[in-house]
Amino acid sequence: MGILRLAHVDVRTPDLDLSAAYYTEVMGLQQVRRTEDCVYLKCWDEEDHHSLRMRYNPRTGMDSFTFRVEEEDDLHDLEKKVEAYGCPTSRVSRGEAVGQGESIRFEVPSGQIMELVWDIEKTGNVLGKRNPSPVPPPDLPGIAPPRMDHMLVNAEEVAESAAFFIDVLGMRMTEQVLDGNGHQLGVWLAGNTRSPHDIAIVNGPNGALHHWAYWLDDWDHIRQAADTLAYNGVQIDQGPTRHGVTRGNTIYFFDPLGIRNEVFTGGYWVDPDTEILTWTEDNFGKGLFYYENVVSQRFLRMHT
Ligand code: M3P
Ligand code: FE
Repeated sequence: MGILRLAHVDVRTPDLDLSAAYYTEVMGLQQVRRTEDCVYLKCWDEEDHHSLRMRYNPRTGMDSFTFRVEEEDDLHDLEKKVEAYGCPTSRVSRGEAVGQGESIRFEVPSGQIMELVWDIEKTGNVLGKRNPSPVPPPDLPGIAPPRMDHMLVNAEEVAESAAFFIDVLGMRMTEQVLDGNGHQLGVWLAGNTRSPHDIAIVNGPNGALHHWAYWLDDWDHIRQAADTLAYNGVQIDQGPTRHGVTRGNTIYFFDPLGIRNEVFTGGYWVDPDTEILTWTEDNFGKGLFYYENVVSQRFLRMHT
C-alpha cells in the first residue's frame, strides 16, 4: 500500500512541435492528445492516459512529477502525513487536469512539485485486451520503449529529501552513496518490489530534474537505442554502459531542448527484506558507470 509507481512527468518546452516530433519519431512514444499548448504522450504498453505531458512555455523545465498510489484511501492518508510533516498540500480537483481525477500537490523538501493521484483514466495499451499480441506492431518508429521506469531529481540536502520519501511517503531505500563523513550523496528509492528504483535523489541544486528513464526489455535494445539516437543525430551523454548502482544497463542522451533522457534495463528484484546496498564516495565512479569508473562532471552538473 502507498506509492505504486511513477505515473507521469510534466515538463515545459519552448518548441512544442520540435519536442513532439522528437518524442514520437525518435523516442517512439504514442501521442494521445494534442491541445493548443500541450502534448500528451505515452509508451505502447502503458495502460494510463499518458506518462508525459509537455506544455508550451518559453522556459524549459519540469512543472511537476506524479506518482500513483495503490488505494484510494492512500491519497488521503498521505495527504495528512505530508501536512503533518510541514509541507502544505493543495487538491487539484477532477476536471482540472487531463486524464486523471482528484490529486494532491505539494512541494517536496528539495523544491520540486510532486503530485499524488489514485484516479487515473485507463485508456489501455496498444495491444488491447482480447487475444492480445505479445509484441507491439513491428513498424513502431524510434526506440519505442514499453513504459516509463523511473526518474531522478536533485537535492541540496539529500538526506532530508530521502527522509521525506521514506518516512512520510513510505518508500524504501535500496541503495545509497555516502561521502567520507557518512553523509548521503545519493539515494535510490522503491515504492514497489519490481525494481531498485522508482525515483532517485542525487546531490545537486534544489528544484532540478536530472532525467527520467524509459524501460527497455533487454541490453540489446539499449544497443539498438544507441544506433537510433546516433542515426538521428541526437546528442548522447553517457553510454551505452552499466550502472554499478542498480546494476542497470543504460544510455543517457538529450532531447532537442536539452532535457536528459535515459533508457534502462536490468536491475534486480527488491523484496521488503532486501538489505540496503551502500557505495562509498571513493567508489562512486564505478557506482555511476561500472565500466568507465569516472565521475563525469557533465553528468553530475547538467540538469533541467
Ligand atoms: C541513475 C540510475 C547520478 C546517478 C544516476 C543513476 C545522477 O540514473 O538509473 O540508477 O548520480
Ligand atoms: Fe536513471
